[in-house]
Amino acid sequence: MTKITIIGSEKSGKTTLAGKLGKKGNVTDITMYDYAKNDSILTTIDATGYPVSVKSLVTALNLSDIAILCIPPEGLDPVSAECIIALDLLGYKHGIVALTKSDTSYPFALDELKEKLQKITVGTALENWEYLPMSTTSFEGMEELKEMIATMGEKVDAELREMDSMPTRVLIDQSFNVTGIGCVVLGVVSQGTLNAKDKMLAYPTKKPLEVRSIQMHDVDVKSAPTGARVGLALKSIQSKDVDRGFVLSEDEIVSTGVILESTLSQLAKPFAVADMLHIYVGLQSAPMRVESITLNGENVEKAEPGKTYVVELSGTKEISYSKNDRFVLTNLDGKQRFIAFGYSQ
Ligand SMILES: Nc1nc2c(ncn2[C@@H]2O[C@H](COP(=O)(O)OP(=O)(O)O)[C@@H](O)[C@H]2O)c(=O)[nH]1
Ligand SMILES: [Mg+2]
Repeated sequence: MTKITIIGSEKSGKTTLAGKLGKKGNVTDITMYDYAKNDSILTTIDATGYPVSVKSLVTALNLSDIAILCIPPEGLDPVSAECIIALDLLGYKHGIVALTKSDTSYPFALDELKEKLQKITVGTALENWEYLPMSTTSFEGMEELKEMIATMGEKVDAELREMDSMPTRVLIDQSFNVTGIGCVVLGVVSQGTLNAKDKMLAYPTKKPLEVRSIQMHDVDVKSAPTGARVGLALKSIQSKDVDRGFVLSEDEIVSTGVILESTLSQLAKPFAVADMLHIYVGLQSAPMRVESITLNGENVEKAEPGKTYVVELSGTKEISYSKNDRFVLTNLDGKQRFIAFGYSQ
């Protein structure tokens, strides 16, 4: 099971490409496309709510393992530049830069574009990504792209297998009521192995529940490994008590604020004490105020690009997370909205 997200410049051919990789399914602020053949299942996500909504981009990326960054012959625009910063702050390891609409360019121009992008991404999470000129019109690169996704998918699977024995956590992206069944949720097993009859809590509210049944790609299964996209029928809980961003788990930290060791992107604007930021963790987000910033134990007023600080944030909305979860900080008033990543202290 491979889960990819297609992001990048506006009008770069993202939606067209998603449509070539699977059958259009569920639509919210992200659009899912599914493809299944024999044992291989590919879920492709188009972050259709982005660039208006940062949340759509973060949700899509955190539901996937592989990103395809689409850059058309015109090159970077502010949206794709922001995507690069987002991928870097999320520490997104696996991805492909698709040089889209190659039918409207020339090989030497595409080589130049590739070199330029490689220079810009030195030192970022995208440093070792592969590049592929492709077109959904002439079909150049389409087969190679599918092969690259399959090869990368195998690598990702091997990594995910190492997480099967960790404590089970499921990130929920949808919840609804099905007549005769009750509460049904969709999500991804982010670590561990989920089994039917498992008793867990829905975080951040800590409502207890039992997993009645599990489906993977519409097929009933007894258990689901790390990385599996699942549909779950839940017992002892109502659909109104579970929402996007909830985490099914046995043990999470719940709080309305957090202290992060936080590193700002080289390309971010500074932020200061008393600024309101939006923080993202898993599929959750919350507005939080910067209460304090410290550098080497000294209080400072401002956090500067490229540096690491201890940042104390507080808000009113409860969020749940685990020790090793990666937080991303954004400033929704900014032109380039992604600022920093961090881990709780
Ligand atoms: N020439 C050419 N046009 C394309 C290609 N892919 C998409 N388009 C066109 O580019 C426009 C934007 O495509 P779309 O998939 O909506 O881009 P998105 O905004 O990135 O989702 C549409 O008119 C498409 O028909 C391609 O490979 N070659
Ligand atoms: Mg589109």
